Amino acid sequence: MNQYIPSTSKWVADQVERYEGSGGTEALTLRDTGLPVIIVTNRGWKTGAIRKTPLMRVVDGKNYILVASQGGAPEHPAWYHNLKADPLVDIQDKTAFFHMRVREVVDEAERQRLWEIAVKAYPPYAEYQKKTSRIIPVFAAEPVE
Ligand code: F42
Repeated sequence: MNQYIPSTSKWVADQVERYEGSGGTEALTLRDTGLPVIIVTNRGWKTGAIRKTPLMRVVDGKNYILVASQGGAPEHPAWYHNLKADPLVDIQDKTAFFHMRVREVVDEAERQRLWEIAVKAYPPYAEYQKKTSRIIPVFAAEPVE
């Protein structure tokens, strides 16, 4: 299925529409925080549909770091399962587009290093981790050569 199914969360779907619709020149931050956001496009593992998820922009060299925090909710977001099933994603960062492959970072030292970068970029991640008993998953998105 190649159909795009927008998020059921209206503010999220609206952000995707404005971000993409403006060619990456509007709706670039999380609400009024001033902190930058990227759009990750991937496939739904059950439906096969195209899904689009705004996430905080966290970078590590050429890689993007994706944090499945979902505000510290008790469950992983749906996109976590989608990325585990199909790791190929497209990332829009303002006007730039990247085709990338994601991997969940399970090595503890590597995860810790990336977690610190993520918290520096978006400090509330630290609060979200305190709110939930699950370990918040961290993905590294790496360029597909
Ligand atoms: N979420 C984060 O986890 N981390 C962030 O850094 C982050 C930043 C951010 C910035 C701006 C913004 O607008 C939103 C931001 N969010 C961030 C929220 C993020 O965009 C997601 O909305 C949130 O993480 C929840 O992800 P979700 O995939 O659970 O989305 C929900 C709302 C949703 O749309 N669910 C769908 C639904 O219909 O309920 C499921 C869609 C789906 O992927 N279905 C799969 C399929 O096959 O199509 C099956 C999934 C399954 O396992 O059943």
